[in-house]
Amino acid sequence: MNHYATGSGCEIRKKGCCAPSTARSDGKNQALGEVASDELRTARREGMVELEGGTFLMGTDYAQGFPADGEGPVRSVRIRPFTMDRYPITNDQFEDFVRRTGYLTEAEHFGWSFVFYAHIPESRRVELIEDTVAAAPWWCKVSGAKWDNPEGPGSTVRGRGDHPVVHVSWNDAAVYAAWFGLRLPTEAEWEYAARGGLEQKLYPWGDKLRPNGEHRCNIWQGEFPNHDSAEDGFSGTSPVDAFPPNDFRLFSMTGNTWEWCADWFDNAHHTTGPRDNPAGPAKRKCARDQGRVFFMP
Ligand SMILES: [Ca+2]
Repeated sequence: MNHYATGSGCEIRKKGCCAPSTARSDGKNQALGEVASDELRTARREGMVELEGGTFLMGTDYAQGFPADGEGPVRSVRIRPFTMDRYPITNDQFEDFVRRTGYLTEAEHFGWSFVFYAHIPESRRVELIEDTVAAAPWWCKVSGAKWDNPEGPGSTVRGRGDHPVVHVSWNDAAVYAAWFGLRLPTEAEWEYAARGGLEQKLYPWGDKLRPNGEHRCNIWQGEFPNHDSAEDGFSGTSPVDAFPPNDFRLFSMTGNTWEWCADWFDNAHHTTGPRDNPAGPAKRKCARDQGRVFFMP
């Protein structure tokens, strides 16, 4: 899951304590009513990376980009200073949050989530797969799939404490952030951070996917979606620090998992919207999905 941010748009909610604050007896998925203690919030911010912001070129006109995602045109965008997590949120961190708050994720509330086909043991596919996404049949509906049972019932995150937590919805991510007095980064902040100070490079380290033949991120190799040869060392998620950081000292800014950012999704808003610390459209046009969660390469 996500890197989180704090800065000029940071919402600090009322002071609270770190005792479990929500019994969830009503079964509803609601924001936690309290925030972490000052001590926890201070500790949580240690190690976050201060970014000075400035003007950068956002988006791409790369011929192999996805026009339907509104990645272009390239535009000059100004970002105010902000602070960002050095790593995506890990299973260990999320477990600690759940232990302190009793929070139930939306996957737990609804009782299911999507699991990548190749990550479901072959011997259990008939039992576990209830449905698939028509246009992307490698995403399988599995009852009981959730952050600590990421491949469904019987799976665990044991041994994956330093991997990014998955099966976390936008609402879950926003609640987690607010509890620590943080917020999700905007898409513009995210992209500024991911680029690590480089201008219009394809990757956070340059234009070559594997400089000097070295893997720099955890992605899919092999025949998608049937066989992941894991040439980068990992099938599924990897530890958040498995590969070197970018020049802003931020880890796992590409590959590994999709992550959430704050904006409503709109593939055209940026063509007419503000260029000074843009925060996306004010209203929902379609899904709030920037496509940055659930995915495990
Ligand atoms: Ca991989």
